[in-house]
Formats: sequence, C-alpha cells, structure tokens
Amino acid sequence: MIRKVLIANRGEIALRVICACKELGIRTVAIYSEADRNSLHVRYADEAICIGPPRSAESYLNVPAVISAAEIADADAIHPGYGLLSENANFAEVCRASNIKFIGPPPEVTRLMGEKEKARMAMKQAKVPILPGSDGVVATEGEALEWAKSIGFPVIVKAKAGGGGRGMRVIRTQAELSQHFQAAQTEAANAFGNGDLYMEKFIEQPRHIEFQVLADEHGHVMSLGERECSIQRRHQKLIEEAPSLQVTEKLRTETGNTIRKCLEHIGYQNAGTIEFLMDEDGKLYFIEMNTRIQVEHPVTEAITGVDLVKAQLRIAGGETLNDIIPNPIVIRGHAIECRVNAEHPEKFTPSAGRITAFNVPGGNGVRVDTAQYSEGFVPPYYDSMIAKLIVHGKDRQEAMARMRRALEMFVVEGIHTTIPLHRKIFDDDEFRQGRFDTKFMERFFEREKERIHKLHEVGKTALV
Ligand code: MV4
Repeated sequence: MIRKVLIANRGEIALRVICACKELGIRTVAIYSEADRNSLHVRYADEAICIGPPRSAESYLNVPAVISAAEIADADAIHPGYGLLSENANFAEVCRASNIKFIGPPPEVTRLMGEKEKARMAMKQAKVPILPGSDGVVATEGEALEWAKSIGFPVIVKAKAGGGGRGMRVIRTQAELSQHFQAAQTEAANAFGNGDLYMEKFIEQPRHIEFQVLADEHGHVMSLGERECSIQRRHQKLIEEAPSLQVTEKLRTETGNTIRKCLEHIGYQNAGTIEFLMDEDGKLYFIEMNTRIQVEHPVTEAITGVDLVKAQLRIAGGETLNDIIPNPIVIRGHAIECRVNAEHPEKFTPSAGRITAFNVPGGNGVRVDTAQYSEGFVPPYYDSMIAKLIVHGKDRQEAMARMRRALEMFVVEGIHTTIPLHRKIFDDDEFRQGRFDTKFMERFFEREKERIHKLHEVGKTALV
C-alpha cells in the first residue's frame, strides 16, 4: 500500500492524480516551479515544494531536484503524469535506486518501447500485426533503397528515438529517397540526439486508433478497449472518442487478446497505450506504445467506469487486477473529449496571459478536467492545454449533442482558446458522420477557407 505520493507534474494532470490519491486516502506532495506558485495543484496537495525557476528544464525536468523533494517529503512513490519525465527510463532507474516507487512500467520496458523499431520487432514476435517494413534500423541510403524496393513505394522513414512526427519523411520515389533520407537522419539527430531511422509502408489516409491496457505486478494484463484519435493537427490531438465506430466487437476482442499475451510476455506493468493505424480495409497495424497515462484517458474511464489513475496507484501498491477492475470489462455508451488549448485561433501559437472569466459547463454526462480558474494566469513556459471537456452519452448522437451544448456554455475570457474551433468542428458534416481519418483537419480548414471566401463574395462579414 502506498502512503504518500509525489506528483512530478503540473496543471490538470497533477490535479487529476491528487483527486485519485484523496479518494484512496493517500497523502500528496506537489512540486512546482516559481511560475506555478498560485496553481491549484499546489493548493490542493497536502504539501508543496518549490523545485526551481519557471523553465521546465530547470524545474519539472530537473531529476536531482525532483528526487530531493521526494526524499525531503518522505514520499514512497512518484506519479509522473504525462509528458515531462513520464517516459524517461533513466528517471525511473534513479527512482528505483533511491527506493522510490515509480508509478509506471519497469525502466527496461520503458526503454524498449522508447526505441520504436525494437518495440516494432517485439510486437512482431508476439504476432501483433505490424506494417511491412525494415527489420530494425536502416543505416544507409543504399540499404533504404533495398528496403523500399522490397516493401514498395510509398514508404515512410521514422526516427527510432522519435515521436511527434519529427525525423519522419514520406518517400514516394527513388529520387525522393535521395532527397529526404539524410535530411531525416539529420533532423532526428538534432531532435533526439540519435539519427537512427527505420522504414514502414506508408498508409495514405489512416485512422489513429489506440488501445488502453492495465497490467498488474503479478503478470496479468487487461485491455480496456480502444479510443479513436484521428482528429489531430500538427501531431497534436484535438478530439478523442471511445469506442471507435470502426472497431467491431470481434476486432476489439481479438486485438485485446493479442496485446494481452504480448504484454504479459514482455512483463508490462501499470497503465499503457498501444497505438495502431487502421487502413481503408479496417485492419489495425501496431505503430508504437506509450508507457504513461495519456491526456485522453477520461473517455475510456467514461465508457468502462474504471478510474484509471486510481487503478495505477493500486497496481503500484501491489494489488491484483482482479481486485481492481471488473472482468469482463463492459463498455457503455459513447464518450468524446475536446482539448481546450490556450492558443491563437488562426496562428495556433500559444496564448499566455491572465484569464479574466472562467465558467465551466456541468450537468448530466459532462466532466471538465482543468487546473484553471477565474483571474488565474496561463504561463508561457509550458504546454498550452488548459482544460479537457469530456462528455458521455448513450450513443455518439447524444454525446455530440451534449458536447455542443457544453461548448456553448464554456466561457473563457482574457486569452484565446480552441473552444470556437471545437464549436465549428461539431457543426461539420464529415465529423458528425464519423467518416474522418488523420487528414480530417486539413480538409476541414480548406472547407473553412472556402466558406469564408463565399461570405465575402456576398458581402457578409467573415465572423460567423
Ligand atoms: C504513419 C503514417 C502512415 N503510414 N506510419 C505520425 C506520428 C507518428 N506517431 C506516426 N505517424 C504516422 N505514421 C505509416 N506507416 C501516418 C502518420 C501520421 C499520423 C498518424 C496518426 C495521427 C495523425 C497523423 C498525421 C500525420 C501522419
């Protein structure tokens, strides 16, 4: 049993972990940077320790400072949240060496999944479907050409240490391969300190579908179904939902069983997410695994009734999955999440500043996860997400109607946010019909441009 947890994060996820701890009777320690003195995670934790200046590198990412805070506060575990140190195997190792429980998988597993081409090979061995591609790293342009010929164009090269699209290049011809291969290596080396690339068959218009898993420390793994996360812009998710209308009961069960066996074999522990691409034929192919709690976890919580963060804490305390979650998991209704970011609506640049008014929607089937409040301040140093709006309904229709009214009622003044953008997406036919893929946002912005152009032609103002 865990007695006291240090939360190595900020914002809504720090608050989310505090909620779970309070419900389990676990004491909480917040850490904060000088820019976060007045943050809610500081106010709601039992104790709080300032660990450094505003910039993340000097505070939330400063491993000695985080470990020292945990030792001073006598915390027996650290919850890393998402981002920051959550997928840093070295940090998990330092925790282990300091006798502090890291709430996540063992460092060896985090390291394996962080090396994307190794994760791919591990999945292949366990019969989880992967896309045709290279066996491991592709070292030279010559090797790349050999692989591309055997896989067939178009292909995509990806950084082994990557994520977020950096070091990634789509290659359609032999000429493009010469143009892009070394550029991708250089970009990956600059971004991740490692230029190694691997190759996959390129899927033109995939859907992004991911499976949530929980694994205890006694060898049991369970799947909690999938989330549909295709509505993205610049590799940042905007809207997530669960379940996916494209995943049949049969595909859900089969995929769940395959990943369960795979992760039991690997020795996975705690919460994790397996990302897949779905092609036009509705087939799923593994692309990568995330070894953390994710931003979009609440949509899975809504449809399964499982509190994933409480499950993480209880697993880390040694409890078995059998005692934590129902078996089988029953999926009820449909949930959708909108990410509310503080950013300029056209330029997508972060919009820091004072919030002058903040009114969150509530009522039946509505959940808002946020650490913001009226007169609060959005500092410029961190991620721009200031709130998550999650709705749950009996089906997708009801969830969408609920989201529209909740977006209408959500008031944020003083800074720009993505709320107006979400309102427009929920009016969009393609979105409403659920026919989208990862190119949706590009098509959506094209339609928007056209719509505004037409309004100008008839002499109306653009702002409708
Ligand atoms: C792909 C792909 C098409 N084919 N892999 C982008 C981020 C990284 N995690 C994986 N990504 C992609 N990998 C193959 N073989 C298309 C993307 C992709 C994408 C994936 C999910 C959601 C949005 C995306 C936007 C552009 C490209």
